[in-house]
Amino acid sequence: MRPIVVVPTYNEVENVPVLLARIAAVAPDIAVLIVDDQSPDGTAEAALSLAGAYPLLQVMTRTGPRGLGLAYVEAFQRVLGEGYGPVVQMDADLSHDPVHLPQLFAAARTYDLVIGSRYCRDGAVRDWPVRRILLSRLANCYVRAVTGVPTADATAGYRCWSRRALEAVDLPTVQSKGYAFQIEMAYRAHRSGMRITEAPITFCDRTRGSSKMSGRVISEAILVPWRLRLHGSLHQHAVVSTARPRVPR
Ligand SMILES: Nc1nc2c(ncn2[C@@H]2O[C@H](COP(=O)(O)OP(=O)(O)OP(=O)(O)O)[C@@H](O)[C@H]2O)c(=O)[nH]1
Ligand SMILES: [Mg+2]
Repeated sequence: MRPIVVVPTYNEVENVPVLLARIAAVAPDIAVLIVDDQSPDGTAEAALSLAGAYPLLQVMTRTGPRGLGLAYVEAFQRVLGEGYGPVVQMDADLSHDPVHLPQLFAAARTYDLVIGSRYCRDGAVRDWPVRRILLSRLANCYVRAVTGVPTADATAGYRCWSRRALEAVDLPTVQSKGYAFQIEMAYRAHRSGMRITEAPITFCDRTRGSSKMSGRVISEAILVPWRLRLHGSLHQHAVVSTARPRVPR
């Protein structure tokens, strides 16, 4: 077992030092990979300057188009290649409390994917306005209805993946570039028969920095469940039919 925590960042210079200190307080022996998309505020440089204090810290600076999904796909491929696993994904904005890490890693001994869930029994959301909670709840109902993924919190960004599950989802073919990445990954894990569970977390609203949610990111998240429903099954069909080549008559 070589556990690692992967954290995508874009303009999180105020949050990264706090997050690293909180992770180290809970899990001092766990590696951390910061995946930054050339944040103009110098997040990557700030993280690199802390490498002396955290010997297990790695910082990866991406080039090319930016996006949460793009960053995760590249980072997950890298950590798989380096032999890490299980792999936790979490936001840098302190919405995901590292205090839950031990429980996520513990559940990952039995399950292929553990979702740090706001909406399962004992899960909670702190400091969000009612409007935001309703929107998030509605989004989850929508995703469940359209895709059939049976989890209460399929849009959650705090998760623990086994190597087996990250290998099963076929990372190079993941298409979602932004926030919809969470939905597509949950769908792929579910469709490939991975054992999925939800572990309760308390989600806190960000207090520093700003959200990267944009109109484009939201419209992708609205369309992706339909793409998965329609094209997801076509893809599976294509895989089945190419697996059995026709015998020429
Ligand atoms: N590498 C990378 N990280 C990103 C990108 N967009 C967002 N992130 C990071 O992904 C995490 C989640 O982004 P947020 O903006 O907090 O999105 P959110 O949590 O869905 O929205 P809020 O509730 O408004 O905070 C944070 O750690 C961001 O810094 C991106 O394009 N590239
Ligand atoms: Mg956030």
